Amino acid sequence: MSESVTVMALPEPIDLELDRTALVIIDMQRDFLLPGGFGETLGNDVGQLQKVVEPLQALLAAARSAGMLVVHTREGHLPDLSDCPPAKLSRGAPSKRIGDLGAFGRILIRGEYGHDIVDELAPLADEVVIDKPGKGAFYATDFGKVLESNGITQLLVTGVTTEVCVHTTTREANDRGYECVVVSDCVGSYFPEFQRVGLEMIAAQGGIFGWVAASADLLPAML
Ligand code: C5J
Repeated sequence: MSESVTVMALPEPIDLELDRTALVIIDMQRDFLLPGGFGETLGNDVGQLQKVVEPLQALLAAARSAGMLVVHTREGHLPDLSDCPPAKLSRGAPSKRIGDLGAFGRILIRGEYGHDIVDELAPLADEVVIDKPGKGAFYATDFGKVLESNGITQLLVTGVTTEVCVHTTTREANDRGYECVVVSDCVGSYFPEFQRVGLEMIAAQGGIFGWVAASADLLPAML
């Protein structure tokens, strides 16, 4: 077993083994974050998500320096939408739907400009990018295999949105036995109330499906 570092977290400090810990960056895509994109057409304030970029850039730089496994995910679909269930396609009443032409190409379609990750957090050539059709990173992807083949047992979970894809992925990972630390200032929601309650839900009841830590408490441990 490698040396572990203790990090302040809720509901209690956690010992992390950095060489068995992956930084997971969920769906930091232009379609969700940029003004004029899909997120905004749903009536959301994208500024709430943009707050995450700067602290996440610092955490990503630290993870890269520490030689940690970095995994980026992107939510999206094949151009023919064959992997998008009708129930997802027709949900709600946005002015644009998945697959429609939006400001940044076809919305949430793989290969389109808007589907890709924002420039500030662009994956390096050797980093893993998981394309997922669902909210959780395990569903219909190789994410589990990637973690297993790299000997990963702990996850730093970051990205957007806190109560949707971050929660779903964290719950899926927790059920599979991973210890998940959700990084409070590196996850974002369009809704401040969901952000607050979403973080509280993770650490409640003795850490019902994870831990919550601030990047300021993680960064010194990653040096
Ligand atoms: C949503 C996500 N909110 N990445 N996607 O539809 O959380």
